[in-house]
Amino acid sequence: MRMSSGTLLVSGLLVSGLLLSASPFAHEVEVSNYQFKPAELHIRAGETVTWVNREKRVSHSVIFLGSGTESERFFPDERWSRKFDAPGRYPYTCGPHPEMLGVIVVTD
Ligand SMILES: [Cu+2]
Repeated sequence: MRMSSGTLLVSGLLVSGLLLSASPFAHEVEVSNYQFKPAELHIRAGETVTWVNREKRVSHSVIFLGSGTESERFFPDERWSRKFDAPGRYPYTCGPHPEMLGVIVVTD
């Protein structure tokens, strides 16, 4: 009995994980060749953006220009996510490479 409810819980988690990764609410920005792709991304309030480092050996970060909030450095094949609750424009750059520019546009 305990075993089957545990199995149910695990399969439930797996199913919600699959739904989450396939959902349109999960947005990805690829970071490669010292560029954010796409450089401008439009999402809805409450959605999450994940930056994925696709470089061979360069690490990057994400700094939001208004607030100065900076992510940790993320290395090749690492990722970093942020959820956006409030509508607005969120321009950002990269700590080590200030020439890299991107913007997340959040609408209601
Ligand atoms: Cu960078």
